[in-house]
Amino acid sequence: MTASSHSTVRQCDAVVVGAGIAGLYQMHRLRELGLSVQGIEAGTNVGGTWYWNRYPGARLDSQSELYQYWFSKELYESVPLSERFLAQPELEKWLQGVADKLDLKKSYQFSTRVEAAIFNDETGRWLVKTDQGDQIDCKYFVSCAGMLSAPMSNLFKGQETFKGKLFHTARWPKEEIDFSGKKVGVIGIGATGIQVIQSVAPLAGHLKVFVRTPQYTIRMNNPQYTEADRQKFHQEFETNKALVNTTFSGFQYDFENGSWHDATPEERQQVYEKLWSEGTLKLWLAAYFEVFVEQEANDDISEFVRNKLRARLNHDPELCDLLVPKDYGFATHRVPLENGYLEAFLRPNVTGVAVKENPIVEVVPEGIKLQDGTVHELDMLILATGFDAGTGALTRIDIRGRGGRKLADDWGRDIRTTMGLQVHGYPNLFTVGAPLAPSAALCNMTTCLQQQAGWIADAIAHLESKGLHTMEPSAEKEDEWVRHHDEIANATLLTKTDSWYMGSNIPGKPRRLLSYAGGVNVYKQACDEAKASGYPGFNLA
Ligand code: NA7
Repeated sequence: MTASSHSTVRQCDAVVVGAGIAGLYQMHRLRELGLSVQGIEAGTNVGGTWYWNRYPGARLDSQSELYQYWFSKELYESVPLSERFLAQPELEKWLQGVADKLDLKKSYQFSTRVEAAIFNDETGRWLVKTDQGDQIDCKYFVSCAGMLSAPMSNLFKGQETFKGKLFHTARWPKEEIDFSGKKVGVIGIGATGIQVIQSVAPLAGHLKVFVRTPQYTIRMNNPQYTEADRQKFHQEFETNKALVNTTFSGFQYDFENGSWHDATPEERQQVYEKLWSEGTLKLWLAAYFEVFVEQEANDDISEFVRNKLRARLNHDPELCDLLVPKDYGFATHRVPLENGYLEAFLRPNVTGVAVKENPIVEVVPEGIKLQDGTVHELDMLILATGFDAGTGALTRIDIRGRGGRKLADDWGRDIRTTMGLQVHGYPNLFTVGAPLAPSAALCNMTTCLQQQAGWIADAIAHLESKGLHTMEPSAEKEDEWVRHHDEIANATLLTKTDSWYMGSNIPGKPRRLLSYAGGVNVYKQACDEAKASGYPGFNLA
């Protein structure tokens, strides 16, 4: 794309935003339909999450052999499955390889951000505008911009005054950072902060971790895979491809220990111990279903995990007080895997600073200032402070639907979608990784993203084959899905805990469980049924 072409309006069938896992697959599927598709990506290259999140220790919590594309066995077999939980550099390389094999990069314009997308009521088409001055007129506007891609990077007063280096984990520089001898601060102990802390602790002169809400974690077991393991995964390709769509969490396993109530206390402990020792997300996503919905079952497993955490902290009372959760239950928000996160706090060069009662008030040139006036001096500050999840990627774009309605205003009042795939009032806007579909929270992301991008490709194929122009869920259809979503969400304990799952990390964000909690399998059935019965409740025109 050259600057001279910017003043004119280009035409294409579809604009796909994002070149991550979802965007690449969406691009592939839409191109297969013979459509002209323009991809727009803010990064300089493909990779999405695995392009942006290149902080030290960035790694999967999903098993590598299941965090995959399933549309090509050949592609699957070309992935170097070197260990159970692949790290960011390999994942970025993998997506580069996928894009090269499918020749997808030529369809993308990189280093470009979509700033606005405006629906024209008369033509029934979208005008997409970018920060590079592009104007693209298209029939379908498809967002694969990511569920966790809008970073909370400008959180603290005075950040710009900091004399040292300041990074948000999701905007990590490509060059190597030297931590040796440095006083490093980390804010945030979510899945991201935990990976940073365990990786930077051995490298930094001194590491200060500012802890607000302690985390339940599971110790990761990350064996190197052998050639025999890879052969086995290749043989299991068809089985796993089918299985991941039939389970609650999009992995190949499901709740397989019967009812929590039918088990004796000893049997439950055996189940927890067995799953704990596996060192995967199974303890969270496949122990007992009751853990998600019944306080008694949740209390039981929570105490099991707390005991594991206390033992790892050598029962040090101060560290246990700082790092072992007390006032919310295990499994009610994202449970990260880790490998040495807790042990990092036993090192002489690591200090945990409690900031719940004595919060951070601002960043000052020397470091971080707390409410009581204490200043913690730092050379580097790492913000592992998370994202405006689900909605942020879309509300940061000026999206205008029918009659000029603005998505940021609509979602500022109430976060609603139809199956996470479309929004009433925004014809031909299709979304992957948007609120009210299963997503990062409770799902193996590749499973969910492929389901959603696949459904969108099928819906667009349907419109094209019937010579139709627009598709939009009716208000009633959307009400029905939101009601169904809320009914399930409110029956779980997830809605009782504050975290990005509920949008509560963003002041003023309407409270709703962002991820669909009815199960990946149930969601898939609903999507399949909608397609098989000709999209009832969607207005096709
Ligand atoms: P998360 O899970 O949202 O974690 C953000 C962390 O930042 C969390 O520990 C927050 O504490 C902390 N935070 C945010 N603001 C502050 C202030 N003002 N003071 C102290 N601490 C603060 O983000 P992640 O990037 O770790 O993970 C997001 C998802 O990305 C993850 O679940 C994966 O699926 C990938 P809080 O808990 O709010 O007290």
